[in-house]
Order: sequence, then C-alpha cells, then structure tokens
Amino acid sequence: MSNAVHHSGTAYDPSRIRHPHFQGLVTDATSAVSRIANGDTVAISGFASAGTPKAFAAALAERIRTVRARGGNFSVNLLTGASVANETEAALAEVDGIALRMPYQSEPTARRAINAGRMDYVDIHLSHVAQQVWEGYYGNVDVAVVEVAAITDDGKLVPSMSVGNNKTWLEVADKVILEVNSWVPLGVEGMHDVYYGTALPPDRRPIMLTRPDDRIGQFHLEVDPAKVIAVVPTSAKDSESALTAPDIVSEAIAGHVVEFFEHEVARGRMPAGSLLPLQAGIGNVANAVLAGLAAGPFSDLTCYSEVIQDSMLGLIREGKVSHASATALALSRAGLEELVDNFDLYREHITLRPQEISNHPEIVRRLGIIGMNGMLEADVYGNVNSTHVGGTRIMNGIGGSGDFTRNGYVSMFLSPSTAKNGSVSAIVPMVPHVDHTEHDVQVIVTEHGLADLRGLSPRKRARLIVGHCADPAYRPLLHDYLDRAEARPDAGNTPHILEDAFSFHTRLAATGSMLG
Ligand code: 0RQ
Repeated sequence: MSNAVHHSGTAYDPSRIRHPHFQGLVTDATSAVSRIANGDTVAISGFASAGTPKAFAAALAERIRTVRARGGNFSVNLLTGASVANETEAALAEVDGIALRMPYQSEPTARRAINAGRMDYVDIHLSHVAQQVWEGYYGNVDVAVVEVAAITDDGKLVPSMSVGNNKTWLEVADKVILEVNSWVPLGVEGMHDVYYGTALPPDRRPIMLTRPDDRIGQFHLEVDPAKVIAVVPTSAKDSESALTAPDIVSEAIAGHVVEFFEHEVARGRMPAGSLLPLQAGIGNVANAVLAGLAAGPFSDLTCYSEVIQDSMLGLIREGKVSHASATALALSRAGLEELVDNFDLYREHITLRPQEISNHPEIVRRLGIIGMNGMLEADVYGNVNSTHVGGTRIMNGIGGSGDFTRNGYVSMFLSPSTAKNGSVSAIVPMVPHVDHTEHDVQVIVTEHGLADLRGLSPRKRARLIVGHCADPAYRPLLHDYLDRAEARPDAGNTPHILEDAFSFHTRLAATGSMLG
C-alpha cells in the first residue's frame, strides 16, 4: 500500500481517499481544528466506544490550552451520537472545553464537570437527537467532525464502526472535517444501512422496516464536497469497552431472564426458538444476559438494539443469532479482534444503521422488541431511576433506554439488588428521580428474582418487587414502609408516606448505609 504525501506534508493512503477533490484537502488535525472557533457547535461521530474521531479531541484540547495561555477563552458545544471514546470526552472536559454537552456521556471527568455546574448537559432520548437538531433547538451546527473508513472514487463515505447521527451531522453542519481511519478494515463496507427517507412532520412516511435484517437504505454516507474543509488521515484503534467476565450476580440475573422467556413461550406470547428481537443496554449485566442466552433453548434469535457487545458476536458465531441490527459496535479488545479477523462472517449477520432508525419508536413498537436495560434503582411501584445518583448527581444519561422501554413489547430492567458493597439498595420506597415511569416498566430482575408487573395494581406490584427483587437485608425495612403506608387512612391507590419516602437516601447520607 503506497502512502501518498500531500503538499502539507501529511501522508495518506490513496486506497482510503480515492477521490481527487478530497485528496487535495488532506491535512493534519492541528490545522483542521484551527478552523473551529470559540463558541462553535461541533457535532462529532461516535457512539459508545466506536467511531469517535481519533485525532480531533487532542488537537482541539491543545488549541484551547494555547488560547487560554494567551488570556483568551475557548469552548465549544459538543453534540455526539451517544457516549464517545473516553479519551475524547476526558481530553475536552479536562480543559473545561465543553460549554454544552448533548445527548449522552459516561465519562468521569465530564460527569464531574456536569455535576459541578461547569458543563451544561442536555440528556435526551437518542431517537430524538436528529429531529431536535433539525428543529434548531441547539442553534446552528458549525462544524461536523466525522470518522469514516474510506472516501470512494465517487466521493461517497464508507462509515466506520458506528453510524450514530453522522448522516444528520453531515447534512446540517456548515463545515465538515473528515477523519479517514485506515485502522478500520475495509471489510466494514457493506455492513451499514443508511436510510435517507426521514423527514419532519407533516412530511413523514412509514419506515418500511419490518424485520431486523431488512435493508431500507444505502451502504454509504453522502456529503456535499463544498462543505468539506479538511480531510485528516488517522490510523488508530477504536477504544475498547471494558467488560468483565459474568459473575455470580449477573449470571443469576441471566438465569431469571432465560426462565422468564421460557415462561413467555409456554404462554404463547413469544415464538419458541426465535423469541422476539432483543435489545440489550450496554454493560456487564446486559453482556452476561446475552451470554446466558447461548445456554438457553433458543435458536434463530434476532437483535434490534443500539450497540453490539462481545456476547452478540459469540451468539452469531454459534448460529444462535441470525441477525443483529444496531448503530454501533461496542467491543472489548478480544471482541474487536474477533470481529476484525472474521469480517466476512459478521458482515452477513450485522447491520449498522443511523440511531434515528435503530432507536425509532415506530420500529421498536412494530417489531415487538424485548427491551433489557440497566438501572440505578427502582421504587416499590416500578418507577425507575437510571440517571441521577441520590436524585441530583448525573451518572451517565437516559441514552436509548427510554426509546426501547416506552415502545417495547416487554420492557425489562436488570440490576444487582444492591450497590456499593450492599450499602445501597436498588429497591427503594420512592425514586428521587424518574426516568422510566411505572406505566412503562413491566419486569424488574435482580439476582434474587424477577417481578412481572404486568396486569398488577400498584399495591400488588409493590409486594412483588420487594419480595422477589430486593436484597433480603432490605426487605423488612421495605415491607415496614409499605405496611405503614397502606395503613394510613388516606393511603390511596399508590400508598406512600411522603415525609418518609426518601428516608433510605437520607439514612445513606447520614450514616453511609441505607441500613444504618
Ligand atoms: O459505580 O463502579 O463506581 O461502583 O453505578 O453500576 O451495577 O456496574 O451497572 O454498568 O449496568 O450501570 C444505570 C448506570 C447501570 C447504566 C446504569 C453505581 C455502581 C457503579 C454502575 P462504581 P453497575 P451498569 C443503552 C441503554 C442508562 C442508559 C441506558 C446506565 C455504577 O445502565 O447508564 O440504559 N443506564 N442506555 O456502584 C448509587 C445506586 C447505584 C449506584 C449502581 N442505586 N446508587 N450508585 N450504582 N446503582 C446504552 C446506550 O445508550 C449507549
């Protein structure tokens, strides 16, 4: 492979940048970010650990430092698909370079800046992002920075390991910087399905996707060449998702989920063997549940989710999953190696779509998705807090969990029954922040058991959640709360003692444990 050298001195691979116009725009990241101005709204590629621009953040952070050293100020508003690679988030958050962040983050430096009030954070459903940006709630998008695997000889873009909002960013931004990452195997071409048929009301039409393996779009992203101000060659791996092997807790949760699916099949609510398309959130519990399905009696499973984790590759390889649709690949080092070594296999069984489509309420409802997401805590009636520790401090964000929970066929929340070595109960009288209401949450699962809330009144739900899901150490406290709440003359349909409802949280703040 020859490395051509552009007049700027930057080497590039002509098999990656095949169009002469784009070859003429090759430069390095430092000069590319010099076109970004203080106060700009910058929309970048990236979803979970995949497809984040590799050179942009360090170069922009350096520019911010330089401007500040001269007494100036510099920050941008940063829009993404979801979380992006931790290095990117941290590099910009460390220099307080992000004034406003949307729609999701999961990185400690950014989290601290948000909770300290130094970074504005708008935490929205991932399916809403494109629409809200088109509607102008975030003002003008000045620059898009999008990683691609290659630029074709007719000027189309081969997406890299995630699609996210890239189609929208390329359409709405005034200026575009492309990072062409030669680490991404060219074998990725053909794995994407980029749908160009979305519109704003009243011009919307049905999205004709009726199975997870349907293709409704095209392989490539499009860009107006006149908007492209720089093409930056890179060659760097996606950052790796940190996954730990399933432990006794996540395996117990997976066991309850598999048993539940068998029960649903026996009741005729789901097809035997294939079930219904699965959505699994990100993280160790979701990964363990998918791994647990490998041992279950299911075959010909499908997945319609937003991220694909390692366990999904295993299910595809074993022939248990026939097709997985998502917007990003969020893999560990071993998962990345497995994918890259076997692209021909996985390209047949994986489709990556824009997140407008992977998380689309219309499609989630039509396909009858089984939604499985994580939570910080649930209350005894089934309201779920996924985002705010103690009701005030952001953890990550709602991400896609609401898209799937509100519209899914069965909406499940999976979590260990306690956090912080048992000092925090994941089942509490009243959640101090609500992301998913009791009307949307249908099944709660912890290592101790599963509560199927469908068809039950609030009082019945409460006893089931406490009896099946709460850690046994917390059950007496929770039952006592319910006994007292139900005994009140004004107990009502959803009994609470409002002055006591947050006693778990205040006890935690006072003594360091919800028990003490
Ligand atoms: O913190 O590691 O510092 O101890 O929260 O908890 O148990 O490892 O679980 O990784 O699945 O995360 C809700 C955060 C769960 C996640 C949440 C602490 C706990 C630990 C993580 P430490 P676990 P998970 C698709 C769907 C919203 C977005 C979503 C999430 C840390 O699932 O962000 O679903 N969901 N997206 O100790 C205080 C509690 C706690 C608690 C857990 N009650 N109080 N701390 N923790 N419960 C993905 C995308 O959209 C890309």
